Amino acid sequence: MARIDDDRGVLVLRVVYDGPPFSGKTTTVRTLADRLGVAVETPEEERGRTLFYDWADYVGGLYDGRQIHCEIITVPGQRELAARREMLVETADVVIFVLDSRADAFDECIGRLQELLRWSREQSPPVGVVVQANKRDDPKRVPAEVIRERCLAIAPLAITETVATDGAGVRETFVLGVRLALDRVRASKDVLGKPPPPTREVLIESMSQLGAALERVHDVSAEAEPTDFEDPVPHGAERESAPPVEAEPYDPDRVPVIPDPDTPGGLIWPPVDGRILLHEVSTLGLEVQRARDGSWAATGAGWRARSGLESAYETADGARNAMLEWARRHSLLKGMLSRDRVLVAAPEPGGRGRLWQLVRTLPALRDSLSELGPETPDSVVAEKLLGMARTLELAEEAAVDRSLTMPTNLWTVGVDPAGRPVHVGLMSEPGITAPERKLTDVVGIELGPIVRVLVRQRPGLAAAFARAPAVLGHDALRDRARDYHREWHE
Ligand SMILES: Nc1nc2c(ncn2[C@@H]2O[C@H](COP(=O)(O)OP(=O)(O)OP(=O)(O)O)[C@@H](O)[C@H]2O)c(=O)[nH]1
Ligand SMILES: [Mg+2]
Repeated sequence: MARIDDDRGVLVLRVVYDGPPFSGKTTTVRTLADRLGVAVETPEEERGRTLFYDWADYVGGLYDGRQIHCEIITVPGQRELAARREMLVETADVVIFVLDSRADAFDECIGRLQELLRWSREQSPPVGVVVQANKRDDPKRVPAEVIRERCLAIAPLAITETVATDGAGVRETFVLGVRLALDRVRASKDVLGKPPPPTREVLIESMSQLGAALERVHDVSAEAEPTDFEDPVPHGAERESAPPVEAEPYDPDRVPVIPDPDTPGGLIWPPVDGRILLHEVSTLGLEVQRARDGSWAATGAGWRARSGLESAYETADGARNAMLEWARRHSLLKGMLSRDRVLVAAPEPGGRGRLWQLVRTLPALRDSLSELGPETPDSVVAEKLLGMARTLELAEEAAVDRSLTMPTNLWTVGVDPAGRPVHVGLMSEPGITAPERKLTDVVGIELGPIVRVLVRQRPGLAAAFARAPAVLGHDALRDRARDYHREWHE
């Protein structure tokens, strides 16, 4: 838990390196500390295995004019020391999960990651988790694509690749971790209001009590406080106090870049998760192109990014204010929109700003229609169409109720993993007000023509509609099927 140290006027953050036994947590922190020019303290080890923690203090970068003091900690990975591990993880502002990406260690890692996510997602705001896929130099490493798939099936996660023994990727992972921790601090004043986390001395005292066989502990209280030093490293938070960029004439035809995960804090919504998703998008190599309507867009690899014609702002603050308004709209529509969405007020040259939205592509109802083939039984076709009718109807009711500006149709509506209807498309830009919206016969408009064609091709379909379980409801569509049957077959 972050805290302000009033005596020194610094913001203290805790970056916890978690992960299964032997994954490379200690190696990572030792390499990192070496690069940052700070010392690591390790109270006790048993044949190279961490028994309590490794601890390094690093001061660098600024947040709201305060220096940032990072407490960089590893946990002991061994199962038997789980209680000690939890005690440390629960004090984290961000967790860097060091994953052992060798094939024989991978499954256990995923299990541990699931446990961690259960905790981190319960926190408000969620505690960011970066997956540091380590040992990428090992010949038996799992392919990056498999790591990505298995991790993203759990939750939004930023994934980096490292070789802790030679330091590749270690510093970048740390910087991303610090940014996520700062996002969390910024998003919730309460984070700073909570009681401060236990200090090193208190921790080791309590941890010792959790492991009877391990009493001999170094006296860490006698150790000197870490000294502040000139920050030699371009640190994550430094950008926040960077001088404004040189003015440059605005060129509306200059192709903008998709915002990257280094975007300063406060310009990404939602906090923490937004940066994690941006990190994912940054690995996909999407290309920005001008769309027919003049907007900038990039599509591919399961994502859509868009910045509309009206989204270029003269000042970074203008873009930020518009983003906040847009974020409020998104929050109001929570539950109606597909989950993985990011809004960014991206800084542009000349002190300007540009609004972007990024949406993970989910299948729309239209996509699931293509699963129906000539060999699909009539009963399955009927049930599928009735299910779609219900989904459309619920989506339209909610859209009217909550003045959604996006249309309800087979391309914009899908179902979330819990089976609820959600709008999967891009959200209309801020400033667009919803027209007075009346409930329309969206089922008739969207599915009527399709049912008409299918009933013609399938003489048994109308009967299958009539037999379909009543829970699927939608008598209007059944009636239509019956009418079309008369039209074509009687
Ligand atoms: N090849 C390779 N070996 C690594 C890498 N990172 C760590 N190792 C080795 O993996 C072993 C375990 O590393 P540690 O850093 O002690 O692992 P740990 O996660 O701290 O382990 P516990 O403290 O027991 O939880 C050591 O032999 C390291 O040298 C890596 O990127 N590549
Ligand atoms: Mg260790």
